[in-house]
Amino acid sequence: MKDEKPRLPPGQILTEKFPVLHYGEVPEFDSTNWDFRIFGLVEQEVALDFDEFSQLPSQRIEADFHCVTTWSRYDNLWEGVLARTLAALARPLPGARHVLIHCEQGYTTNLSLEDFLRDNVLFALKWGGKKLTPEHGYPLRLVVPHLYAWKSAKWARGVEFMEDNRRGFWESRGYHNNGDPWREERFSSQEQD
Ligand SMILES: Nc1nc2c(c(=O)[nH]1)N[C@H]1C(S)=C(S)[C@@H](COP(=O)(O)O)O[C@H]1N2
Ligand SMILES: [Mo]
Repeated sequence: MKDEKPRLPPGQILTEKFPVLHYGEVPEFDSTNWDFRIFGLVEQEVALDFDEFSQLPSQRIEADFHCVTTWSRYDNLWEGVLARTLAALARPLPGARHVLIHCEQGYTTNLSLEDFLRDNVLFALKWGGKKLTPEHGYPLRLVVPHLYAWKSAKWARGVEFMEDNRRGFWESRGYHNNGDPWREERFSSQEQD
């Protein structure tokens, strides 16, 4: 018997809209006051201003998006810089096992290094061929298609490589540390199973 993943994860409902969901206010972008930092357990810490970030090699991915509140949206075209490309700039040390994504206003989310380095994980500057809109994360957001969308952190400002798995914003407020939609890893209360 084949055990193929269905396209729509269990418990999800398809929408054609693109809902906006986040905690707090939409931050203002000021390019003179923006940097992207790669730090922690790396050989070379890196800080890029917005021009430098925008000049990194760019890739496109098409991906479905699954929010833990049960909406899913298919076929999003994202364009930006692969997480792998950023990791290669800083060269994580052998002890690095996890990352924490840092965003405006203190939002964070954690990923295993393995999840972060998947080939379709990308820091998006564009959606549907256009710059991100402010409410969808302008100027830069992470996109992690294989995990619930709270891991797709908007208004990203940096990535920290770590030895331990430090929980991010929602992961410290009742959501699952891992967040695989096909395993319905929604809540931290499920973590012992
Ligand atoms: N900085 C930040 N990023 C965030 C969030 C947030 O609260 N703050 N919410 C997450 C959640 S729960 C979801 S479902 C997606 C929604 O992305 P969208 O508003 O572009 O649809 O953003 C994620 N990224
Ligand atoms: Mo979400």
